[in-house]
Amino acid sequence: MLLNKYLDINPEVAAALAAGKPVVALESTIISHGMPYPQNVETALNVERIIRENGAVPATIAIIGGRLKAGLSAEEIEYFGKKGLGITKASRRDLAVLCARGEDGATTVTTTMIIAHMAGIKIFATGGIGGVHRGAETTMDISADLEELGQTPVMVVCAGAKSILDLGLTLEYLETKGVPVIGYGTEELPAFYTRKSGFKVDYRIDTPEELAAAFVAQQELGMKGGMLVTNPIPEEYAMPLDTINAAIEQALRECEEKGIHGKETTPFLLARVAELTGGNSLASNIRLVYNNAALAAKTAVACKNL
Ligand code: PSU
Ligand code: MN
Repeated sequence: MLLNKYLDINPEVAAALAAGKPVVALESTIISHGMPYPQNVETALNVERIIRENGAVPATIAIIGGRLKAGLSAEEIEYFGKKGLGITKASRRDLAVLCARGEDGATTVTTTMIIAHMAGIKIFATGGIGGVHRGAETTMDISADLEELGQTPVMVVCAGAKSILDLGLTLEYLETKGVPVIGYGTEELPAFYTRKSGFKVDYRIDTPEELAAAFVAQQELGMKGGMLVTNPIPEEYAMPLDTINAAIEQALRECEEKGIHGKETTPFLLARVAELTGGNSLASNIRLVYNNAALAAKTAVACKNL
């Protein structure tokens, strides 16, 4: 297989891919920008363990010293977690310069999809994706994650999107890009901390086997884009709607008052919502990531058994 000259696949991941074993990709922005230290490192390591327990090999993805890494060591995960916001958040537009300069980058959903695809990994688990921001009709702030889902053939398993975003416009954008939005065991788009959003997904699918069948059909059809699986947070960890909505409204107001924009918007909103809701939202966030990791691993296994 001809691999990219900037790509390093760690030995365990490379062996699994060569043997046709299931592999699940994980992003690193969730570690550096999505959660505080040390819970971020603890969560990232637990996620890897959960993927193994469910029969797949984890490949946490990041950029280290200008190298695109598929599979990190525990020490590298610790480094990303500790350095946190000091690591460059790397989206598609950042890859070339970071590689040329030999710098580090935390991969978002977008760049994790790009690197997973380069490495031959088809399934990726995360917490939430970026989307169309509220007010995008004037700011034009639309996450590159949606464009990537429209062009890179990787399945992304998430817990929906937070209502810091305009969920209705996010679904419209995904429809335009031809991305199937699947609800796992639900007809309603989950909104990360809550199981419901008031918006419908395109299809409800109830088993990893059926997810695998849909994804394999998409590949066999030669469709270029990805597939978005939205997996609701387990009932017992869901947040009360009023608490979360009040925090989101306040965070959005502060974001506007402070004039925060561009790539800082999402990390600011995530951190502010987490602060305003205290430890509860962090606990929910961690649990939904575990839930997505397990589903992604089961689906990766099911893809191999088809
Ligand atoms: N949403 C979350 N948690 C996250 C992110 C988004 O609930 O950690 C991160 C992901 O890495 C996602 C990125 O790909 O933020 C999107 O950033 P932006 O909106 O700047 O495209
Ligand atoms: Mn943006």
